[in-house]
Amino acid sequence: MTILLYDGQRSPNARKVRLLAAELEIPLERVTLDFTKGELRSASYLSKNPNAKIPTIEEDSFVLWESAAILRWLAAKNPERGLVPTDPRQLALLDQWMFWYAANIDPPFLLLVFELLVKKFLGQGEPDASVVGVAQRGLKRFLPILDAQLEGKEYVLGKLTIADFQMAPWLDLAPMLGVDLAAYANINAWLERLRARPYWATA
Ligand SMILES: N[C@@H](CCC(=O)N[C@@H](CS)C(=O)NCC(=O)O)C(=O)O
Repeated sequence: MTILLYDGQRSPNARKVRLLAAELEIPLERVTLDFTKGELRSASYLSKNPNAKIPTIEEDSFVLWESAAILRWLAAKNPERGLVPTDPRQLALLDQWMFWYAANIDPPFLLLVFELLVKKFLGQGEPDASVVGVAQRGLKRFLPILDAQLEGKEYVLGKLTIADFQMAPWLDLAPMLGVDLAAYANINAWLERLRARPYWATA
């Protein structure tokens, strides 16, 4: 069955899905939408994802949005790869880290993208320094926690899981958004490990 990914060329949230699909060798048919042309707000796309956001997955008549849920669903297609733990405690820890990330790391990055890139692109004025400050402070509070978690580990939970695919794409973009990762040696080493995967640069 063909899996469609409603995608955006520069979207880190969509990239989470592309990277995991590449890791699992699951083919995706990409439908690239351009937000600057209002394509996320077309009636046909809103009927699939009422949030007017990407990514969204469609397989046959099954439609799924929210990148973390999509990662779970893709991983469930190849359970033998073990990217979602089966041990209840390990699974609970995976959930802990994925909820933590979705609550604390994605939101400040999304604020930075809007203020520093999207506004300029849409001619909506200068970045609001107070919003940029809130986002930077949020990341300064929470990134040390991820850095400490990665101490002595290859991946967020020790072995590779979907949490790595959820977290890495935004952190890969951090320097472009004025977020300095220099203080986070473990995050940098983990990103380098992921970047060495053969599909990382192209997915
Ligand atoms: N929580 C959602 C966030 C999705 C999201 O914000 N996607 C961005 C692209 S990276 C988007 O579609 N933004 C368009 C908008 O907010 O209007 C997820 O993880 O899938």
